[in-house]
Amino acid sequence: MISIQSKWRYLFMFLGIQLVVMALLSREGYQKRVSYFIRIFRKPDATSSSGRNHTAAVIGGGDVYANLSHLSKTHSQGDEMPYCPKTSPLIGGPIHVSFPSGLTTAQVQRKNPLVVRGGRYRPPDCAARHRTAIIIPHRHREHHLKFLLYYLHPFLQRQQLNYGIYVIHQAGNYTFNRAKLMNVGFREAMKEEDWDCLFFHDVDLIPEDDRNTYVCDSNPKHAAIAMDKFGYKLPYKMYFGGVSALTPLHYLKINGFPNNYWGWGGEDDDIGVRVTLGGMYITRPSVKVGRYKMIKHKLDKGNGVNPKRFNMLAKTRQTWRLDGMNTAEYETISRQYLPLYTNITVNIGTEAGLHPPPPPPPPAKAAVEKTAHAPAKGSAQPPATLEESHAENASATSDR
Ligand code: BGN
Repeated sequence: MISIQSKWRYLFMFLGIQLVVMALLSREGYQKRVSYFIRIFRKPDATSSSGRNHTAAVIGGGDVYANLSHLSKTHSQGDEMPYCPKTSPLIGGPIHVSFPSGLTTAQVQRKNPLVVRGGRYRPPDCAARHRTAIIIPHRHREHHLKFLLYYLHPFLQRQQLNYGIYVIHQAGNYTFNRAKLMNVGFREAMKEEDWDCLFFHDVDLIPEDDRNTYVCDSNPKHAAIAMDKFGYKLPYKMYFGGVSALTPLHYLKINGFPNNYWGWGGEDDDIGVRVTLGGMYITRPSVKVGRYKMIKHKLDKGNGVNPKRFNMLAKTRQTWRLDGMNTAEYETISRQYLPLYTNITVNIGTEAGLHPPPPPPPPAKAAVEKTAHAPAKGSAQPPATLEESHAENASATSDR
């Protein structure tokens, strides 16, 4: 039997524990402290399943929607709004990234009630210190876009940014041109707002740590330093692909991006060279923080490997002032302010200009038969077709 004395001892112990817990809970920022202590006993990359409530998600780490549910829809008014803190208290570190098959755009919308028309957001409770536009070149990747939006919106909200997401959609079926679409994105985004930083973002790369802040540095920043497909390491020192961030001034200093890289490869290296030619250098977040998961996919139709890239890259020093933002020609076909992003569809033409002459009609049947069996050696052949370049680079995987 338990004696009266030990009963009192248990009662005091119980009250003492309650007091400590209450002291912790009653103070501002208690969740951070509680999660800090709990994380000491957990593996650093422990993940949580999505859909947990606020506290549980912070404790588990990794749910990109944690920390956001308490933000209210009503914006504080006018002058009273204080600046957001220099480091957002909503940042939680590593994010668990997975790609659930049933995700719908409507669900992404519901998860982001504070995002307004055109994919714009500003923190409801403080004045953002940074205005960041995200530029995403796009074609035939709706599925990837949905996942990117699912992760990117809360990621940026946790960083307390004033942000907007622009998807630049290449019209037609001609070979994809990532860098030219970026030039379009830059011009179109800057028409709308005085953004102080532009993030040029591949549609299939999901950031895995929200300490990788989407804010510009004093020099052009390469954010995607550690991608899963490269074993979370930089593939080579001058790599500038995936996700990069430039201020409008950086962008103009390098005359924007090249317009004439059609197909996969080399344009990101060209941009890297431009950074040096513009008298700047590349900055990067740490390998621990600049982590990205790539959504796996096959080489795109319409984005075959560009066989001219080696020659073009060798000439960047001569071409960068003549080809770039100052020569980017395109036609805007439509501009839609969708709930999660601004969708800008553009005609960027082909190597032959914005309105290339239609291809000549197919040769008569007899002529086809003659040449199909015995192609004349040295005769003028059309440039390598998409299919040929696909075959040539069958083992390559695309990262955009
Ligand atoms: C490089 C590509 C980049 C690509 C990375 C990573 C070229 C130019 C030839 C020198 N560069 O080899 O465009 O982002 O691989 O996949 O192909």
